[in-house]
Amino acid sequence: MSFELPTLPYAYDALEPHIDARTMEIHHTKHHQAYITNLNNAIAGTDMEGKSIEDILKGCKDIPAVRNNGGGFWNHNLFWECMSPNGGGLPTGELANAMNEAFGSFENFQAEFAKAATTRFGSGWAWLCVTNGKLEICSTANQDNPVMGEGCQGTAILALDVWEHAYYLHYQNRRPDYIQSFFHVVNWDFVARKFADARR
Ligand code: MN3
Repeated sequence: MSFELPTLPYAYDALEPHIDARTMEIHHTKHHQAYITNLNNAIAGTDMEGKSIEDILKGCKDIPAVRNNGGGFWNHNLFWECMSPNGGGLPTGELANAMNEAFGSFENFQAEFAKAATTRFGSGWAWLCVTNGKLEICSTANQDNPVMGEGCQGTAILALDVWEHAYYLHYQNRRPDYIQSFFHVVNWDFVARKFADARR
């Protein structure tokens, strides 16, 4: 059974005006699909075939084709779920409490997360993770992720793609504007469920 492109939980234009439809369609059907096709090719006929993507990612550091394309597959799966046309606003409940504990306030969280995303040189990702029950922000290069042990040792619950392909059509070089727009579409209900799961 090879890996397949997941269906987006919303339409390509659903995140407008924050993330434009053309970017979403190309990002999903071309970029995400390419990682999946290349991952399936890279693991075909090896002992990785049939394993879960998480198990594959834990042992792929020295296999660039699997590290890059397996990371690309896993990272985008989480990224799409982290956004919603009904997103934005503020987290509530336990997640909000944990954010206040870790960062002092939601505004401080936003500033620290935006800084991690802005200062990631070149292509990569910003993450909000749960490590030993506590929230932590980190970033990774390329398609690396915390499942591989990159960035931090925690469980990622929020992902932001800062590759230029994620924003260049609409925002060109203005990565900070794209990052601020992302906060308008974050699906905090989803992140809160991931947070609860990670602390179980
Ligand atoms: Mn991408």
